[in-house]
Amino acid sequence: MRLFDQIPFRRDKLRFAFCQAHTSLSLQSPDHFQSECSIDQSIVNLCDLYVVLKMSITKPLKKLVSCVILDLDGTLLHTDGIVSDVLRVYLGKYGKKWDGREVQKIVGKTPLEAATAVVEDYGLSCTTSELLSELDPMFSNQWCNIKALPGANRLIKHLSGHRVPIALASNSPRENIETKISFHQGWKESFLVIIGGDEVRSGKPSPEIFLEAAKRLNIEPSSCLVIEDSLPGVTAGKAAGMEVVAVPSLPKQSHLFTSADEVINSLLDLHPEKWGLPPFKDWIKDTLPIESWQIGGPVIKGFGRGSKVLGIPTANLSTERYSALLSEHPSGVYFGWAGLPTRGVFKMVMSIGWNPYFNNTEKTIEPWLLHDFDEDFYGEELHLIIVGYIRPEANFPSLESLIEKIHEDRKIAEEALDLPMYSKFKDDPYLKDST
Ligand code: ADP
Ligand code: RBF
Ligand code: MG
Repeated sequence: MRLFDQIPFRRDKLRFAFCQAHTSLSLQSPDHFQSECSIDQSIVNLCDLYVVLKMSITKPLKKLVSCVILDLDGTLLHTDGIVSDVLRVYLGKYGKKWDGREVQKIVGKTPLEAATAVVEDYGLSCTTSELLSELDPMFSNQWCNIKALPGANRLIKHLSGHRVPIALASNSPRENIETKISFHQGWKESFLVIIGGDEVRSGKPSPEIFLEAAKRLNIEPSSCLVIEDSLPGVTAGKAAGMEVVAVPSLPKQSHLFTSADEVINSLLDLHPEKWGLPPFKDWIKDTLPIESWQIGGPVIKGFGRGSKVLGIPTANLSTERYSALLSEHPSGVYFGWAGLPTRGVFKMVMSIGWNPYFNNTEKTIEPWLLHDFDEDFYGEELHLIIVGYIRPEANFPSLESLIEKIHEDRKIAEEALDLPMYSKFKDDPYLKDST
C-alpha cells in the first residue's frame, strides 16, 4: 500500500508541507541556491514534511491553515500588568482602590469600552473621554516596559523563519500598536500586515478587523488561524469564519472559551503542526528550554498536603514579593536547580499555579527538591533557577493519577538536567547566595 493511501484524511496538510518543501527546493533562482540560508531553509522544510508525514499516521489534524493572525495585548505582550499599575495609580489619586478583578471587564475591549466600564464601576465624576485623555500619557510612558509573554518571541521567529504569513490585528489604535511593538526586536518586520482598531468601523467582537487582515494578506478567512487571549477576540475570529486558538490571559477562564477551536494555557503549549503549520523543533527530551529566571526567599508553610497527601514534599516560597514575576510566568510544570546555602545545590521540579486538582484560589510555587533530606528546612533561604518547561498544570481523575504524573515529571527533569544546556546553571552563584 502506498503511504498516501494510509492517510487520506491528511492529504491537504501533506500537500501544504510538500509544497513548502518543494517551493524552497525547486522554485528558487540559482542565486538563491548559492546562499546557505536558502539551502538551510529547504532542509528545514523537508524536515517539516517528514514530521508532518509522521504525524499524519499518528495524530488527527485539526484543520489546515496557511497563515496566522495574532492579537497583541495579552496574547503577545504582558499588558495586563501595566494596565493594573496605571489604573491603581490613577484611581488612588481619586481616593479609589483598584480592584484587580475589574481586569476581566476590560480585557479585549476597545479603549473606549474599557474606559466606559471603569467610569461606571468606580462611579467616577469625569466623562469617558476625560478619563481616556488623562490615562493616555500614563499608558504611553509605560509601553517601553511591557514584556513579551513567554513564547511570543519564539512563535514570531518560528513562523516568519518558515515564511508562514503573519498579521497583527489589535483593537488598539494603529499608532499605539506600532509604538508598543517597536520595543521588541524583529517584530515589526515579521508582520506582513498590521491593523488597528481605528482602521475598521467596529472593533472585536466584530469580525471586521480579522476579515480586513485576511483581505490584506490575500488569504481566504477559512485558511487563517487566529490566536487570541480575550473573549471578544475569540468571538470575532469565529464570526470571521477562522480557526481560533484561545490563550486566556486571565486565570481560571478556560471554560468560558467554548467557541474556540482549541484552548491552551500559554504560547508554550502551541503545536503549530496541529494546524498544518511547521512544528517547533526546540523540544528536547520532553522539555522546552526557556530563558532562565530566578526566584528565592525563605521556605514557608504550604497547605500541609505535599508530603501528607501526595508523598511529595514541596518547599513553598512566599509569593508576596514576587507577584509581578509570578503573573508574568504562565502556570505549569517547570524544572531547574535549587540552592540551600548550607546544604548544597539540588535538581528541582516544580509546579506554578492554582493546582487544578485542589482548585486553589492563590497562584503558588511548589518546588520539589530531588533529594532525600533527613529533616525539614522551613525558614531557610531557598534560591531557584528555572531553566525549562515540561507541561501545563492539569486536573486528574484521581489522586493516584496526579501522583503518577508528578513522578513522570520528576523523571523527565532528572534526566534533562544532565544536558549541558541545563546543567551549566548548577554553578550559578545565585544558588549559593544566602541573602
Ligand atoms: P507544606 O505544605 O508546608 O509545604 P509539605 O508537605 O509540602 O509541606 O512539605 C514541604 C516541606 O518539607 C518543605 O518546606 C521542607 O522543609 C521539607 N522537605 C523535605 N524534603 C523535601 C524535598 N525533597 N523537597 C522539598 N521540601 C522538602
Ligand atoms: N497539581 C495539580 O493540581 N495539577 C498538576 O498538574 C500538578 N503538577 C505538579 C507537578 C509537580 C512537579 C509538582 C511538584 C506539583 C504538581 N502539582 C500539581 C501540585 C501539587 O498538587 C501540590 O504540590 C500539592 O497540592 C501540595 O500543595
Ligand atoms: Mg509544600
